[in-house]
Amino acid sequence: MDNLDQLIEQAKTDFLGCFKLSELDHIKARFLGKSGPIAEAMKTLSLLSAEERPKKGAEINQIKRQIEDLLNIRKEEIISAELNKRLEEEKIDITLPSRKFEKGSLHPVVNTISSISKIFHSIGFDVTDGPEIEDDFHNFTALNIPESHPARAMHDTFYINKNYVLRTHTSPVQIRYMENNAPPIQIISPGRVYRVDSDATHSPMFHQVEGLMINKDVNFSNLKGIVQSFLQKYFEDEKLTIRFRPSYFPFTEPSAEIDMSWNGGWLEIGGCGMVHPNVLKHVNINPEEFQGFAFGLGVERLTMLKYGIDDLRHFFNHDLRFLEQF
Ligand code: 2NM
Repeated sequence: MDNLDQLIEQAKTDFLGCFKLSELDHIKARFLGKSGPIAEAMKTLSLLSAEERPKKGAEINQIKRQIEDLLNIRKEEIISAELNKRLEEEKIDITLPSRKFEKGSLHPVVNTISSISKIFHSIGFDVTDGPEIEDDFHNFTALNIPESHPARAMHDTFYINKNYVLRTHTSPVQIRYMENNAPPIQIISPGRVYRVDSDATHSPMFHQVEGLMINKDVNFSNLKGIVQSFLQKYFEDEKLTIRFRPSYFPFTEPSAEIDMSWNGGWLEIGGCGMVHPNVLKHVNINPEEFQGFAFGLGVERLTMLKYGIDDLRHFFNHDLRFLEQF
């Protein structure tokens, strides 16, 4: 019995010296396992007399339970010590400053398109868009561009296949709009356009905004007034004037280049004209009843002039030092 009392002391010491659950299992086996001292003591019961046996058996069981209790207490202590250690190690200080991150911003071309749209919206124009892959009819035929026109050549237009192209202007958006809406029509269509052209002043993808107004009695002076007042608002310059120079487009007649006053001189900023009767016929609008004007402006050009950007290629280099300025 003395031996068994010592056993409890020994178990206490061993348990307290253990700091890992996995080790605790080994120590447990040493005391309570099949060939441990408790099991051995149980085996000796059969040598005792019938009177002594129950008493001795009860004692052994009591000691066994005490060891089990000690074991369970230690187990809880180790579990909670391990948890505290983990909590301490994985603690996050949420008051620390965060890592620096880059903030995105809108591309200057996107900003220009939205300010153009705002101005035209304020004078009664809707903003429309359409597909960037166009069929031959909407990109060329409906716009009165003949089979033989140079714009149709492979070296000017990106062909998807025989019948589909990357649109070379946003006019097809307006063709589609006229197909689906009766006059009066007042729309602008900003968006990407594509041409086989790439150097310091030309990008194979650039942005245009085209305007269209169709009604009874629409004339050339309406066109001039609308374009001039748009440019005055866009450049925030009430004294800005424009002039028209005779020109040629297949889809307008008469046609003109648009120049605007700039630093004491004139600067070409776009093209325009009265929509050709053939174009109106293609979209089932009676040219005897309705007339319209149309114009086209380059978005990158408008952006460069407004912000003093000297090279078109800045727009497409994705250099954050440039883009962050807008
Ligand atoms: C320009 C110049 C002149 C134009 C024509 C049309 C349409 F679809 F109504 F016929 N939209 N835009 C046009 C006319 C575009 O860009 C330099």
